[in-house]
Amino acid sequence: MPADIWSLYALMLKSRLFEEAIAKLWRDGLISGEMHLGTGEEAIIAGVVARLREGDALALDHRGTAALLMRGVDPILILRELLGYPDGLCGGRGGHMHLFSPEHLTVSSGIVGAPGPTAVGLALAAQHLRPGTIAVAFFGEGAMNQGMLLESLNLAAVWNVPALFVCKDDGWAITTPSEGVTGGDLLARVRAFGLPAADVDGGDVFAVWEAAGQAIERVRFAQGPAFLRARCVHIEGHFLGFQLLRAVRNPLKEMPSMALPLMRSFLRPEGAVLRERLAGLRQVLVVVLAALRDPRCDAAHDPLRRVRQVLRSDPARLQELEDRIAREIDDALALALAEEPS
Ligand SMILES: Cc1ncc(C[n+]2csc(CCOP(=O)(O)OP(=O)(O)O)c2C)c(N)n1
Repeated sequence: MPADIWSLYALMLKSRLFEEAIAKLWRDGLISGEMHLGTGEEAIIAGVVARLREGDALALDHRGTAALLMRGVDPILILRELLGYPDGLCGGRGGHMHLFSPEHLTVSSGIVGAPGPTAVGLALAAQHLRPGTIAVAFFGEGAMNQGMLLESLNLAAVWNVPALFVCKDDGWAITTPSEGVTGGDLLARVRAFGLPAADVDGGDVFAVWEAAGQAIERVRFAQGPAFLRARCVHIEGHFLGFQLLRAVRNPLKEMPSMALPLMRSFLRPEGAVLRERLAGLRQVLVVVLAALRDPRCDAAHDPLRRVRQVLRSDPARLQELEDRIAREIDDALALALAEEPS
């Protein structure tokens, strides 16, 4: 079966516009707390979710909104949950990191690594209660250093449960480059547990769709686990408001408020000697210059842009699709905001 690029793009675009709406609510102060979005990983989620069937289960991480939406959870319920309303998906108590939809067999957790054991539990249930169905775990490469995730890879292999582990590798765990805290090669690590493991370009939805198809075929029909590592770039950084990205994208607006306190402390009469101050300033400049070259600031890494380039061959259809999805999200947002909770 060839990939249906229009439906894959529709899934990705819906998720992107939905998360942009969430970002606006967050910036307007209507959603409290940190906000981790999945912008930049849509190709991974869409490529895998498009391969799922009814009865398959999902265990998600702190960036779970896109997968919930693509799996068919009502956007209004998600929005009202994030707004903290009692009629939200989880009574307004879960927030964006702890979402649960029993009808969609989909659950998320902000505990890094938790999708591993959750997916093994869901896959064990699938093996016993719903033969032919599978469970998928989505998590970052930072989670690959969590004990519970390694234990779940082991159990999945020992029990031979139908679980697909999908590692969305953006190379960062908050502000820690993952290569500096990760021993050896991740795929070799997974293979040592006895799981087949493959690498895929997570910015290329067709490649993910292809790789996910092969992995899921094995998981579903051989009823055994598999692992996929998909590299991606999180366009918003770790969470919304990531300072360096803000500064690089909008230097005239952001730099003064960031640079003034720094300059003020640099010019204070008391404190460190000039040589140490200059060394500190140099370090800051190195970080800012590195941010200018950061792939998160380079639109070429946007997975939506890559599919759109292909779909431009039919501009009328593309426009119609984009208008329709934009309307869908606008309507969902208006409805979610229409009624204050009682
Ligand atoms: C057990 C646990 N430790 C630490 C944290 C704090 N924390 C939240 S997200 C995150 C980084 C996770 O990195 P990764 O798994 O690569 O996912 P990414 O955020 O890059 O998508 C950390 C350390 C947490 N939520 N749970």
